[in-house]
Amino acid sequence: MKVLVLLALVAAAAAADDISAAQKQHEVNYMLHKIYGNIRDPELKKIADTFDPEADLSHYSDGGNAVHVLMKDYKDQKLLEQKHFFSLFNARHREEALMLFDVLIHCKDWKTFISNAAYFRQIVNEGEFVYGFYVAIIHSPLATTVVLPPLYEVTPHLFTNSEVIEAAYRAQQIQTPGKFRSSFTGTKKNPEQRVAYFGEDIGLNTHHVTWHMEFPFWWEDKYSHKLDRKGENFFWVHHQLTVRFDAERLSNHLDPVEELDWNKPINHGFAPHTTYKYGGQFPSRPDNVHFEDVDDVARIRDMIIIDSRIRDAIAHGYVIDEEGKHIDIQNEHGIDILGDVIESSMYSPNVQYYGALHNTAHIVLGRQADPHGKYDLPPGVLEHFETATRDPSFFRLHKYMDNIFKEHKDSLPPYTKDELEFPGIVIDNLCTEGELATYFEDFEYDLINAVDDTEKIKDVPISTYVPRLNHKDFAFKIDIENHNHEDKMAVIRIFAWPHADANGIEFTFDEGRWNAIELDKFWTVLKEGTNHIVRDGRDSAVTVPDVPSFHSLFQMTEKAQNGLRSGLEEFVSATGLPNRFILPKGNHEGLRMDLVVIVTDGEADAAIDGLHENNDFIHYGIKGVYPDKRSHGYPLDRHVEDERLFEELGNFKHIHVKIYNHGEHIHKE
Ligand SMILES: [Cu+2]
Repeated sequence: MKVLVLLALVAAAAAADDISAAQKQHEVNYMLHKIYGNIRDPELKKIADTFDPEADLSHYSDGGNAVHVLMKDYKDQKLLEQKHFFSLFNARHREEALMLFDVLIHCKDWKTFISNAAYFRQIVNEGEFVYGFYVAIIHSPLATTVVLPPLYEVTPHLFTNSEVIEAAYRAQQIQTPGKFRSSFTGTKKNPEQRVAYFGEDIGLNTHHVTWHMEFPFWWEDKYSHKLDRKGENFFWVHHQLTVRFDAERLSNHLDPVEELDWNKPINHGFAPHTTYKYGGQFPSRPDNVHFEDVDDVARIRDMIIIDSRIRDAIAHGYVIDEEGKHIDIQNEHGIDILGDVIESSMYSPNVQYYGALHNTAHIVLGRQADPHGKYDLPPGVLEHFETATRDPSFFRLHKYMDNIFKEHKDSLPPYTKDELEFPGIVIDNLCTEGELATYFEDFEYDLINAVDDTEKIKDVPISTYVPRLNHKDFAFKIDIENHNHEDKMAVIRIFAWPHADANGIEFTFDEGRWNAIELDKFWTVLKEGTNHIVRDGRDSAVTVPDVPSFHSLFQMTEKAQNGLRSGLEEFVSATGLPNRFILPKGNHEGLRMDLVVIVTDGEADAAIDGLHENNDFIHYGIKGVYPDKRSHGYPLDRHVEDERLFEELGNFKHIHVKIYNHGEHIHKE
């Protein structure tokens, strides 16, 4: 969405709104910096103290409706206090955050937008503010150029271990700079610890929370536009997390994750070692807990009923909407409807009947430590998108939902040779340049926003460093022959899946393709004759670069304010997997993977023009449209009855590769 407006309206916006991108960036930085304290920018502070949101309603596209609603609850003292935890899955918390979002999304100009933000930053709960503000910046056409700071530096408590946060407080108290090592939760006695680097990676956490901000379950089109293929995107992004997690497990000699079952105990407990800024410790869950009904949320029996209604819809090939009409899902759009139903989002055609399997399951699972509210514990890690993937049961839950999606996908007819072919196009050769290898490196980030302070106390540098996965440089080399007597627009789709399970038993093609990790997808022009394509792993269109730190954001903004090239435009969207995370870890012996490339008709598959010139937004879409007309995961999303169909295609190539990890760790100190 952001790039859309960026490309199309940049000139018009510049004329209508003469506040420069650099100034906007400066203001956003200061809105989020020291979120638990006063606004540090004197201009913004003045606005916050003097602005009257209801003074001139001509600045709002809804005539000021949203601002009246929020102001009324404020004057009636109904708003959640500050210095209290916020949870998106708490209906009232969410309602308040959305009231703020509603105000911001209806501002007609930036001045009104930022003035409201400054004013309400001093009033609404900090967690609600951060959420409402982030989602508004992501979706508002006024903020297309704005780069949001990394959430792990804005609200570090949700990303960092309690032990490190405590150390940060001590450093602040004694005014001594500190740099603290973060380690992953648990010990080697817990086999799940071997893959903690995945679920606890702050980049993965950021990816997950950002995706849910780009495609919120509560989104309604009245806010501004329709979110294209939202339900299908929900399926795909979580499917990718699921298959990635299994590849990490295999790298570490663990079996693929088991699906969650409402009738069976949750084998693995979890101790999050994470503390709310306000509200105490995140609750822990011991091993082998049997599911219990959660007071005021759901009974396990109801979850099972919803589950069977959804499976019924898949078996019938249609869902029933609120009026009792049948909506056909036996086609390529079925997955989109099913995604809306399972999440569920406001797009679900019948929440009354199909419930909200995913959202309710997150709460039910998150509350198993205190299902009846006896101990007054705050929400669990599964009740925040920032923290959810830390708990291995997140992946069990998503494997369970992924298998429901698979039931549907497997009910569709397999692709035919006719559909898959690209006449005249032959892949002659496929190989990788450079060893596919991963390593760990220490990554440092700022904790200055974790501690309380005032303007009177000088900041001392406080940071933490944490090991994270990265990969060595590599490239895919693809030689393609175009036998047509003209240039052809093509899409190159690259996937890889683990070759065998933890016992060495090889996966069939049909098992493997469902576990395929999407590595890249890009449009290119194939000229007549021979084409040598070298695609750098760092350029993958399904990944994003690291979000710049607060510190570099401040520096880049200053550059931009001085009219210098800042490089900010590279980071306008953080929706996507961090590029350094594109390969699963692998191991000493080399994790055996099947690598496949398929070249399909770029003209026929493109939903918008010019994709061969710019593919940077494939992970979230552009102009409110997902750029690829094909289903997510095409052509591996459908059941494959006979793999020879693929192997005989000229436009398909299948090789075996290994991903290594030689135990290298680049230390900070
Ligand atoms: Cu999610």
